[in-house]
Amino acid sequence: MTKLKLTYFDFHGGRGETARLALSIGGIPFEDDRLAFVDWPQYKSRTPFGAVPVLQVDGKDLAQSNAINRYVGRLTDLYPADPWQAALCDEAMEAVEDMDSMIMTTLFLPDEEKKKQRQALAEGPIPFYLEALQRRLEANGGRYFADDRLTVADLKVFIWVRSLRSGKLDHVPTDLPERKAPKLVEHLERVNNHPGVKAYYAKFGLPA
Ligand SMILES: N[C@@H](CCC(=O)N[C@@H](CS)C(=O)NCC(=O)O)C(=O)O
Repeated sequence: MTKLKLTYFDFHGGRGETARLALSIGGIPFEDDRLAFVDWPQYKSRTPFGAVPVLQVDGKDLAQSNAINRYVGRLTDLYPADPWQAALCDEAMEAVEDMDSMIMTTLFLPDEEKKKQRQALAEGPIPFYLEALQRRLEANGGRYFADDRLTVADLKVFIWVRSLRSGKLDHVPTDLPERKAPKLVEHLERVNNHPGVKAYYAKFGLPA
């Protein structure tokens, strides 16, 4: 049996969470290696691109979150077999990746500069991507981003929209998704109510 070890920071979100969720939903055993932030400097140089997530597959490293998501999606049947549906799944995941990259650049800024840049994101790119993703969801049937069923794209969008609403992103109003993309909030609830998603968070004592 293939041995899987997924290394990512120890919180319920970010670029590693899609693969954790997918493996759990698919019932595929993996080592959930959660890095403490203090251990990151020593670990960084051991990763292929100086970043996490990293998935070790029988001791071999795979980096880049969406490559990991596609691989894990294929293992768990959460990635479409049809090439067009697979491309739609990729499209949504790459859109979230655009946003993740923009938000990440503000993470370690001094307070005033962070506030300025986060407010600019909250007035421009974040609503733009929320509205665009909502349109893509509607264009693909309104329930899921691809294949008319849950895929890794839905998990990745769900995790991003949940983080926007969480209040953990300083200077980003938590009601942006409701105001700009209510269909994405309905989508979030749909994903949140998936039995596999509920079971995953129940393991951590978190509400679904
Ligand atoms: N394109 C990469 C970006 C990875 C990335 O920037 N990961 C962040 C965490 S979400 C990281 O490792 N940050 C620490 C650092 O860059 O030192 C991916 O999609 O995996």
